[in-house]
Amino acid sequence: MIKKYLHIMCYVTLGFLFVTQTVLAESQFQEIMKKRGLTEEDAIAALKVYNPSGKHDEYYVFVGGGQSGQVLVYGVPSMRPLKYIGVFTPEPWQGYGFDTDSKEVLRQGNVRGREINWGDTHHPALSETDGKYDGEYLFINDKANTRIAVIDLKYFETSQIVVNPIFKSTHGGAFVTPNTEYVLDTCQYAAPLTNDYYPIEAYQDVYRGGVTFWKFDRQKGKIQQKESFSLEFPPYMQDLTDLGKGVSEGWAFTNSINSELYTGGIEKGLPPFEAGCSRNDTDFLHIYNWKKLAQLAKDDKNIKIINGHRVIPIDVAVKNSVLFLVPENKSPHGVDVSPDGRHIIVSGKLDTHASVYDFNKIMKLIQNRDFEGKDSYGIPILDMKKSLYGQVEVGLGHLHNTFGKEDGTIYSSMYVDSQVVKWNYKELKVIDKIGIHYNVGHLEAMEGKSADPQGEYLIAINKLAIDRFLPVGPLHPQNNQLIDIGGKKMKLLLDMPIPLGEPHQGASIRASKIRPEVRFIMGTNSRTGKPHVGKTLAGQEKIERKGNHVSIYATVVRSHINPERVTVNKGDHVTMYITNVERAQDETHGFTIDHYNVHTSLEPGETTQIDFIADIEGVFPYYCTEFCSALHIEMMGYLLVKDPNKNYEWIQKTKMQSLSPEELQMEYKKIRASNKATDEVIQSLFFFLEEKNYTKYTTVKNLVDDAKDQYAKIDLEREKSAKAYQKNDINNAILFENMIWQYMIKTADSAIRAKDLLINNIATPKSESAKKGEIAFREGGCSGCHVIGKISSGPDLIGVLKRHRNAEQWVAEYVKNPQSKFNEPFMKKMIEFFNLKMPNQNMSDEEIKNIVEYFKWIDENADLF
Ligand code: RUQ
Ligand code: CUA
Repeated sequence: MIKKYLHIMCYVTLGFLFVTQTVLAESQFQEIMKKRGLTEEDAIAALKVYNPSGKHDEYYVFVGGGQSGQVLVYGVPSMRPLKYIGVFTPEPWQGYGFDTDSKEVLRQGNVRGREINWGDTHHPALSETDGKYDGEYLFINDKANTRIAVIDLKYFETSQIVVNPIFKSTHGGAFVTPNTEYVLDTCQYAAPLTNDYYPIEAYQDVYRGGVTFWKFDRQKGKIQQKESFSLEFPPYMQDLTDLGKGVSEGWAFTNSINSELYTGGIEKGLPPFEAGCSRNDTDFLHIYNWKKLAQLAKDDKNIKIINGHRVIPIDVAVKNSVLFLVPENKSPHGVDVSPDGRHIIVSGKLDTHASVYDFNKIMKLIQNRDFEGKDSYGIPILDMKKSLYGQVEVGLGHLHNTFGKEDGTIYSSMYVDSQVVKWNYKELKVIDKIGIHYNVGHLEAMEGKSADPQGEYLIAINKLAIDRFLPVGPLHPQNNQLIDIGGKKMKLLLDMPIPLGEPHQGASIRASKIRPEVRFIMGTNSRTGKPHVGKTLAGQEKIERKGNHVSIYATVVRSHINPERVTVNKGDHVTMYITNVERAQDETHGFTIDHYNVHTSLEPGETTQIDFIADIEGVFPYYCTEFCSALHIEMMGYLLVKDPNKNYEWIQKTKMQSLSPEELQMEYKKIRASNKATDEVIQSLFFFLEEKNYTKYTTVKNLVDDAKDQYAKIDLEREKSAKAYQKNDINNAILFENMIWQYMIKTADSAIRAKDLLINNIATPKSESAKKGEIAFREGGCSGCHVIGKISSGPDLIGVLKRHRNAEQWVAEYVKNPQSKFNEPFMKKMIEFFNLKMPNQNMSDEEIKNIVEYFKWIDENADLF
């Protein structure tokens, strides 16, 4: 009976607790929503995008950095920025363009011998296998200077830039073939393919467009320029492109905007380009077979060489039946091939209709040689109606498309209507519309341009932000908006200001598909992936002079640069090779020399090179530019540049104070004792780690490896200390002992992190309540005096729940009101021993309850502390 009664009581209390908790949370929600002026819908949106500290996003998004010439990487759904990748523009943090190795990459982008230090990045493309994203490489184009760059996603670094040899403007790139055999880039503003001058009157005869097929060697991770080729197009001003996949694999589709062949002339009183280019009712979609073109390009008789580059002329392509045109509604923009490859969707900026072409119909027309006629360049034109699957009225200013997960779903951007429209290209009907802010350009549903779209989220990459953010002057940030497309109706979730340029297109990929490295193999030149000629290991540091060329082989490690003094003659060419000999994750060092415009980022294991002429005389500190340890500020040295023909004299005036031999001995003993004590702590850490088989946990093992790496450096310092001591050079003996202490601290730092991580791995999992209790313990002030597993300013709390009768209640009462227990005999002794009374931290009952749960967890895992 009593038992049953207790049972019921338990249910009642539990139920009560639960109810009070939800009520509490609810009222808190209400309060916050009221205070911040949020609606319920806002609160739901916030929950959908919020990542608590440490939680990772589900997708990576790479967007073009527009005029910044970079690529921006951020996470979805949180929209938190992760990295800028320097591509066509110097990027100081990564040392890109400020060290010799990265300059070599940046300078691959010189155009006709000219240094170009900016780019207009538009369309990133991820490498594909069978039309699906494989997470290995990213390609991005520069519209302004006709370049394509390769970014290695192991390192998120630009590894190559190629310059288009024949076009003077490109826009339709980067697009890859379904297995990344080629990266395509199409010409935009037509011009002579040679570098010669021709008057604008020669437009129809000499100016040309085209598409370049950059051959990509996946093994080498590089575009092979010699194996690349182009196909010549009429000067129709090609725009965007997409590649066939599935049934249409082998084919490619490119829009154009100037079937009128208009050449402008506003300054002569002629109508401007915008009027002349939109006169005809239709423009031309170019349809071509890249697989057959690649075969043709191998044979010299099919090509002409322009600027050293293989180009297939229009007539050769026509003769071989690999190039066709089909009319499309005027001023089209995006062209997108459906995931299965059967449908080709073309957007029309000036037409409210989206056109869906049917690949099967197109193929039938081509097979039957059923053409409507030929254009002035002899290219067969297919009949538009006979090629179309259908058209749908989607809205005004249709620019781009991306595909959803469900069969037939497509999302389109309406620039003029400021809407994203969801429709079905198979059933040819509109499903849903959502307003965005403002004037959307590209849009990207997750993996929405691959053969395997994931749905879930969509990014609207908007052209205007107007009033969305705090004003920062007339130049507004760009706005990327996150839209939830997981449900029936699209829902706007979040705005993200982009402060570096107009992004154009984004490419997204499931986070699990990207496998970045955390360190380089020791001595790697990250830009080539090969061992660096200047690779230097600890102990191999040296300064070499050959004539007036000084080479410095340096290492960096927490927290010193070796060497620390370099003296050169004014006018010397200085080459500095620097190796970061760290292995630890995220232990990057930066390096700069004041006044010399050099900077490099040294990630663990990396070697980089900087070069400069020491043409200014004087004293120039160099230092590490990443806050890498507590002694980061001390991580410095001096470059001294002297004129060999000058005499430098000064009068020694300062009388330095010095320590007496007794004082020196005392200091020496003190540091030795402290090193001994620290070493004992380290040994106990290592013992703990060994005993708990740390090698089973990779991340723990990495940390322990790093700790041992640091510890191993101590022997050499010990020797140096002993030698100095023997020579009675106590001063330096003390300094070497200090260095030992530094290495010990670094060892302990990693070893403690390893221990914490190991505990996390092997301890029993904490209950929700214990987790909250730990936070309350840390943030509520308890940890100021109590260290678990140790007596510090307050007693060790392991076993605290066994020390008192009715202990849980006792502890709760004590935390709530410490004063109430000060007179208990045991407490009197404690107060006397620690010479401290525990202050009242004003914890709530809820917090106290959680802390008790945390103590229980500690007791369960007592052997781990
Ligand atoms: S374009 S906003 Cu350069 Cu991709 Cu259409
Ligand atoms: Cu290395 Cu700061």
